[in-house]
Amino acid sequence: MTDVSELASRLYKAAIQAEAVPPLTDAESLEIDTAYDIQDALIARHVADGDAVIGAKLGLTSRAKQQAMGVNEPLYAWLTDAMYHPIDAPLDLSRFIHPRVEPEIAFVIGRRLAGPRVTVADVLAATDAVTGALEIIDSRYQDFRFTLPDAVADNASSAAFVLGPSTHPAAQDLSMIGCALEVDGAVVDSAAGAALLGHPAESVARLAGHLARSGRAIEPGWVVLAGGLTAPVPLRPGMTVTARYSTLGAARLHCAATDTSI
Ligand code: OOG
Ligand code: MG
Repeated sequence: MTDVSELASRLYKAAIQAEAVPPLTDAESLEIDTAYDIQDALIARHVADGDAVIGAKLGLTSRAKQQAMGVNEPLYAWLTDAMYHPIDAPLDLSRFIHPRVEPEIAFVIGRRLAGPRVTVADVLAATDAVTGALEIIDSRYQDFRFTLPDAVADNASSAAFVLGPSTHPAAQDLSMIGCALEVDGAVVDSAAGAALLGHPAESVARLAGHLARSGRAIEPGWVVLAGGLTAPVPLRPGMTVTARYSTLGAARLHCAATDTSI
């Protein structure tokens, strides 16, 4: 029998101590449903520490991300208030293991989205605003190596996220939004909204379907990150990363100059 709480503890400690552990599936097989139980137990540990769940995210919704990670199915995970990083504050990388950043589209949800048959139109109608975002992922597994159940158990590598400074109406063609990813002023990658399952709101619709399986729903006020648009970029001290969007403004992340972990 898989010891859900022991495996959740292992991943909790890896995150708190910023020390990578081997993928769980190196030692045992893991069903996807059990992996989601571990994810819930892991988040319960953080909530017991005082963190609050403020939304959810999808991962591996673009081909670029699936190819980068060698896993070809989307997954779902939780966002907490402790992960929110204000756009103007330098990010101290010493609290992470091997952080990477990826451009995302964030939905701010206005109305509850429940049930197994939520559509793109339902998502757009229930969305208060959308904005450009950057997500910092930091797999708790050595070498960022994992299978789908490993990544699910590890809350999909979630570590931090930055939201762009402006909000924008969801009533626009989100599939045609352009995104240019810049590192220290040079464009390193680009993508369109359609990279996310054909339409970013399709990601959110799938999240509603996933939550419905356990009697849960997307709640008003939640932030939902629809998934990385491009392959992730490793973060280094002093780096500035900007995701510029055609109609969603720009999200920016500046990493503190010295990595105090070295
Ligand atoms: C898993 C998390 C995926 C995304 O946007 O694809 C994710 C990982 O790549 O480590 O956040
Ligand atoms: Mg992501």
